[in-house]
Amino acid sequence: MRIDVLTLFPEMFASPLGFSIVKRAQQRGSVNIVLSNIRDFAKDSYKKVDDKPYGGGAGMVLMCQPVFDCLESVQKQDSQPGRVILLTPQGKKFDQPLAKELAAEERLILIAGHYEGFDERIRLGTGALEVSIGDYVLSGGELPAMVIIDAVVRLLPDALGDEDSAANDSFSDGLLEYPQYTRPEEFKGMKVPPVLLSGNHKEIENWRKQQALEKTKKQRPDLLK
Ligand code: 6GU
Repeated sequence: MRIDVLTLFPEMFASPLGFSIVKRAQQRGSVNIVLSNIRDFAKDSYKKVDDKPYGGGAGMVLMCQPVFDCLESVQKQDSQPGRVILLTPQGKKFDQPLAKELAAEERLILIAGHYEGFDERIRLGTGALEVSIGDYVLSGGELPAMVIIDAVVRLLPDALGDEDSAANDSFSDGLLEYPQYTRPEEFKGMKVPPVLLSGNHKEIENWRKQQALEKTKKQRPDLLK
């Protein structure tokens, strides 16, 4: 898979992309992540990419021209046009089913804005899917882009060491994940549930299912509806 990110702050991505699963997936060639700086496509000598909103109001708005030129430039770099995604708090809420849908694409192009927002014609003219990561406002689309990259890349074949570990994740079956324990058997008086030490795989599976259900009922009853 190829993931392009169009951003004004490519440097922000170095750390989240440089560790753990996402780093390994890039090293293995499961994903090629390409960062492009929208500001490189500014036309004037001040490298201006934003301007005051028509109609007045606070803040600055990301201009059409640098974004469209940047998008056109990255689209030319590959035969796949790619699924274009615009990160905005007004978008469709990102969740595990959407992560799975995006993980099946050959190419994603994520556009991260900053400032008060995008010129509306960026959405209209690119046909992008608007995506939000939750009901709160962040100062830009960079962190949401990193969240989406992480959630998608760990679903790619070969990204996780253990084939099963994504299948057991929270939300993958609509429930939260069951509790996990590792050594020692007792810590500060807290014991590992005996069923997990029993070696009875059927009983362990039943216990986990029941725990996942109870946890979901308590923490996220909305998921059971
Ligand atoms: Cl995608 N962008 C911004 N700026 N804030 C957000 C968001 C995106 N998702 C949740 N909050």
